[in-house]
Amino acid sequence: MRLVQASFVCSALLPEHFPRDNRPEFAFVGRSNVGKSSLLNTLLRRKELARTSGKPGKTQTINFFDVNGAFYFVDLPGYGYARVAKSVKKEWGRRMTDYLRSRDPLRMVTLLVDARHKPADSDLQLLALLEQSEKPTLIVATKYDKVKRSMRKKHLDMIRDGLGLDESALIIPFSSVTSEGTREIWNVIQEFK
Ligand SMILES: Nc1nc2c(ncn2[C@@H]2O[C@H](COP(=O)(O)OP(=O)(O)OP(=O)(O)O)[C@@H](O)[C@H]2O)c(=O)[nH]1
Ligand SMILES: [Mg+2]
Repeated sequence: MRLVQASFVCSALLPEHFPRDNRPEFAFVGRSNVGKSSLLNTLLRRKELARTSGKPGKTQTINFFDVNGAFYFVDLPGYGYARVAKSVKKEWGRRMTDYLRSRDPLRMVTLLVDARHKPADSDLQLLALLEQSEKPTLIVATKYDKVKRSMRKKHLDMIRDGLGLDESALIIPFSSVTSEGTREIWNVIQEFK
């Protein structure tokens, strides 16, 4: 795909504040700090279009980014260990779940897991929710630059097993530092546009 332009559109938690033009949406989900906003920036070749931080809990609302006037990228708050109050986490969790379950224009969800670690229970819960709602899901193993070359296959197997996926399931290794995996992710997005 030739990327022409990308821009921030709006930030919301309530469905009544989401875009209304019914363009396809592609959402990025995963634990806090896994690298969702960074991945979105890498795909769009824009440095800090989506704000990132070393501190978990940076993205606090559902953020919509226009891509080529054709569809939206949707950056969601992370789950897991964000450094925010329990009540806030609960609220994000509820809004995110509602969005993933019932948002009509949502075409595909990219679930990010950290290539270094075994998936967490929260990742499994999210994957179950996506399966239940029959949303096409792409798994991305991110921060791949942090995994030693000799350990890479082992880590991808660990993620596959941890998520309960079979041999044939697609897991795309990705790094926002080296940009590897970018083309592969775009190819999948293209299929669902
Ligand atoms: N080495 C490396 N660091 C990364 C990569 N992706 C993200 N990071 C770093 O991880 C931290 C978190 O990145 P974010 O993109 O803000 O993560 P997020 O998932 O959006 O986090 P929340 O909004 O808090 O849920 C930042 O310090 C990034 O620079 C990657 O592929 N490799
Ligand atoms: Mg973020």
